[in-house]
Amino acid sequence: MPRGALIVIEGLDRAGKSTQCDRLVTRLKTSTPTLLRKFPDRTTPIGTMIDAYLRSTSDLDDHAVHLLFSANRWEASSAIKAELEAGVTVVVDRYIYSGIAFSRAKGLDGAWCRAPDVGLPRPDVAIFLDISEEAAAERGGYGEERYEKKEMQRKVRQDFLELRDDERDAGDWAVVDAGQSVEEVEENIWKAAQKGIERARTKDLRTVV
Ligand code: ADP
Ligand code: 2DT
Ligand code: MG
Repeated sequence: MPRGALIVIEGLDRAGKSTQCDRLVTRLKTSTPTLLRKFPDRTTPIGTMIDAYLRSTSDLDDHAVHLLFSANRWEASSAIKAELEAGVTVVVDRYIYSGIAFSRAKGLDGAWCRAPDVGLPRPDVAIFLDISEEAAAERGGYGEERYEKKEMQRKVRQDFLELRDDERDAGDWAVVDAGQSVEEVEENIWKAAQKGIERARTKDLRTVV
């Protein structure tokens, strides 16, 4: 039995990640067992701390919350590995790239930000839904959460685009123009996802380096 593929969807707020994760999962499910996961997973004790921080009902040092976001991935990592080994394809709404991009945008060092994620399951493909802050803003007002501000989103987008060129992740990224219609974006994500599915069919799962 082939292992499942680890497919990561990344992008700015309102890029269409949740919309497209649902569509991708529905489509994949017609031919292969598929699960959706989302980070941060706010349902765990660590996730509860992250949720309070994002809603500004608690305050945390930038480094401390960065480590919580990473720990929130580590606490799911054994389950993700087991799912992949059991032949289940796992679609993930935000992963290590959000972790690095958001903390770097706050001024933390890039190498320091990546270190705690080293060793996690590495995506077979990371699909970045690219949209300008302006186009994202047209999709509705900003919410109340900590990072939902235009200047922060602008910096995060820049950081995402720099991360795409990191040679440690060479070959992992696919960039999709998220400014198109929902159907067009879905089609382009589907094509990008095939790359990850093919990789999972023929190659072992790797870890983040
Ligand atoms: P994210 O999870 O990245 O924050 P969502 O999927 O929640 O984004 O989408 C944010 C908003 O934009 C929602 O109101 C959604 O209906 C809308 N939306 C999603 N994709 C598109 C698209 N391609 N074109 C226009 N509006 C979109
Ligand atoms: P949602 O709105 O998608 O729930 O994201 N974030 C996310 C980080 O700062 N570090 C991380 O490792 C992850 C996964 C992005 C909540 C916010 O949390 C940010 C937006
Ligand atoms: Mg979402």
